[in-house]
Amino acid sequence: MTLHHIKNRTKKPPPLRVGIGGPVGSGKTTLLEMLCKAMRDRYDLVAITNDIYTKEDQRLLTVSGALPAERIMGVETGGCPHTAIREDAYINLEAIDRMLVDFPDADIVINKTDLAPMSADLAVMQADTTRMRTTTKGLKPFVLTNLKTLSGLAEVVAFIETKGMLLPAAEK
Ligand SMILES: Nc1nc2c(ncn2[C@@H]2O[C@H](COP(=O)(O)OP(=O)(O)OP(=O)(O)O)[C@@H](O)[C@H]2O)c(=O)[nH]1
Ligand SMILES: [Mg+2]
Repeated sequence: MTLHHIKNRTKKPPPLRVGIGGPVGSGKTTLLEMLCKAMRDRYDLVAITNDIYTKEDQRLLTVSGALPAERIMGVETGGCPHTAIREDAYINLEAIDRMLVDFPDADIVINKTDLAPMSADLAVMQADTTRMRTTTKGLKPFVLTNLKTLSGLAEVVAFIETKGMLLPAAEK
């Protein structure tokens, strides 16, 4: 991440970078939607979604009302999404950077992609929806969620808040 946006930031540590990764149909988009809905009132959230050819997630998340359209950026990764989130993450780092120009006080940047794990540059903690495994710095708790009933979601939110050392806006 480059640093030009930091000058606009007010008395805050850099935003927490959370990743969501997992195979096709494993519930990534739904988890992103539910996390946004559960956390958006307390945190300044922005999301970057990686899609191979389209900006479908950006459309879905806007329609479901997860976040305002301007807080979601769809990155079209072309034929090689692996590269975009691992060895050569610049396309995503640039997207984060552009988002932070518009939202300099963002608390959390959520990056969503079809593959897990992603580069540590993009996410310091990552949820692998294959088995709802949330990892951070070697810690690998498994959380079973059902996003239809929202069971388990509060645990994931609590994990992000605790391990990510976040404090709700009201407590700052
Ligand atoms: N019952 C149940 N259905 C779920 C859950 N999470 C996701 N789904 C459903 O499973 C389907 C796939 O979920 P998505 O969130 O679209 O999965 P995805 O990983 O984003 O899929 P792709 O973007 O196609 O790779 C959708 O119909 C969801 O409504 C869950 O916890 N319980
Ligand atoms: Mg999806």
